[in-house]
Amino acid sequence: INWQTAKTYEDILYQKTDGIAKITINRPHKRNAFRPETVFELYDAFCNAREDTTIGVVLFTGYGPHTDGKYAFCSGGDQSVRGHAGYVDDTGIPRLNVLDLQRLIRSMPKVVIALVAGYAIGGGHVLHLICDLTIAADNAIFGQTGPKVGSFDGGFGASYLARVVGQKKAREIWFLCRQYDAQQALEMGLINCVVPVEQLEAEGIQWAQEILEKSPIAIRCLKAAFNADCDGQAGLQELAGNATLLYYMTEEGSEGKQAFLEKRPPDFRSFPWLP
Ligand code: 2NE
Repeated sequence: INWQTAKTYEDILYQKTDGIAKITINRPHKRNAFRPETVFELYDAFCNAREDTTIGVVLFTGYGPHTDGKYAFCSGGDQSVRGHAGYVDDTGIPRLNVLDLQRLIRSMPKVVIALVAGYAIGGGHVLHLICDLTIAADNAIFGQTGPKVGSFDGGFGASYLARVVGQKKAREIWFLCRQYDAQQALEMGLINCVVPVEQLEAEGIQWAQEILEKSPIAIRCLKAAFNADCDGQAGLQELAGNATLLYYMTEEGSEGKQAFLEKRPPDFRSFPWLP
């Protein structure tokens, strides 16, 4: 596949090809743990993919293998820069800016597919969870570590996990902090499929290409609908935003705007009150 670099960053790689963006966390020496700068860069790249009308699918992955031969999707927050109130960058300000990234991935009207090879652990596990789909390599390992390392994600990391794998399994995952292999993750519905590690990207591209053959508006409305079921008023806002988008695209919606601009009363009489 002919990946083109879309923008150069320090902690991530950002590439595009026909209809597909690929965002790769590039800190393999830390098992792709994120620091605040990593998250700012990821946020910037995901925003770019959201704004690019040629992009329908984002593949989200971690660089690997590292020089020791091990793979990681992401091992969560970089504990070496964790300060007294969050993860700290050069400004000295403590942050948990990964929560902004979670909301962006969840709400952007494009399909985000996590490609997980090796560890998806801690906040890195929540990042794959938040993606629309997860394709795992046969060497993938999943788990939360929060209660072991003095942290937890009680947002999507708990509530959405419980929606995905059920309350009992979600509590087990968080309370025991065990690691689960790809087959176990598949059996609990945490991921979509498992492939040999050398086929991971090709499988992701195949899924992306199948999605890209579909109707963009149907896909975006479905994503918003799945989110609306769990996300309260924020979910309704997303779903309703699509209704407004579609209404703007009708003659009826356009008549209201035209009438205002032409300083005349709107005439909606030709539009039916459908049953
Ligand atoms: C991921 C895991 C299980 C891998 O184990 P292994 O044995 O394959 O590798 P190793 O030797 O532990 O790690 C390799 C290098 O990466 C660093 C390590 O310190 C080590 O560095 P060196 O000793 O070679 O210099 N590294 C790995 N993960 C790191 C991390 N998260 N931060 C900083 N350095 C890291 C094993 O490495 C592991 O258990 N990692 C920690 C996982 C973890 O607890 N993550 C944080 C969870 S909390 C969180 O992410 C979070 C949240 O709970 C709520 C909101 C936001 C974030």
